Amino acid sequence: MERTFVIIKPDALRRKLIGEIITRIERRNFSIVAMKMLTPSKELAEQHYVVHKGKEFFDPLVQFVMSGPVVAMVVEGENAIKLMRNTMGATSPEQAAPGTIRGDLTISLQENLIHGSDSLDTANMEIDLWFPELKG
Ligand code: IDP
Ligand code: MG
Repeated sequence: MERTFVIIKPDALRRKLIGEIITRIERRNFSIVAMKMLTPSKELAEQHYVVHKGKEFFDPLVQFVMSGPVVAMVVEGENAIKLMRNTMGATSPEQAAPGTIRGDLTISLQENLIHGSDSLDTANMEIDLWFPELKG
């Protein structure tokens, strides 16, 4: 079993798509093993996206992700990191395939509803960052 870290971003809450997104995750038979709603602090948002620091979209991205409540989750399943990424769809709206969360529900490069870890290392880092209470 593998664990990945998922954020349902503030645009999803504004658009009332939490249920739709969680349903899609559950329908693929992933298990949600931890979940909480919070409005991220600037520190948390910057740390989460530190890999993008210095890019032109970094500041707007941090502002966006701290612009309202998000739902943070630990999602578990076989090959969960890779498979969750393919359930999410590509970052670019031009490449996000129909049938994926992004491909079906978004047209924006920034406001794209969902984050999912892209590797085992980032999954572990992100879970520790967002769910320090699970460390042990
Ligand atoms: P990912 O979320 O598919 O892993 P990343 O390249 O890691 O995509 O980018 C993180 C987030 O930053 C994206 O989900 C999106 O919200 C935003 N983003 C990425 N590239 C751009 C851009 O060129 N312009 C504006 N926002 C971007
Ligand atoms: Mg990424």
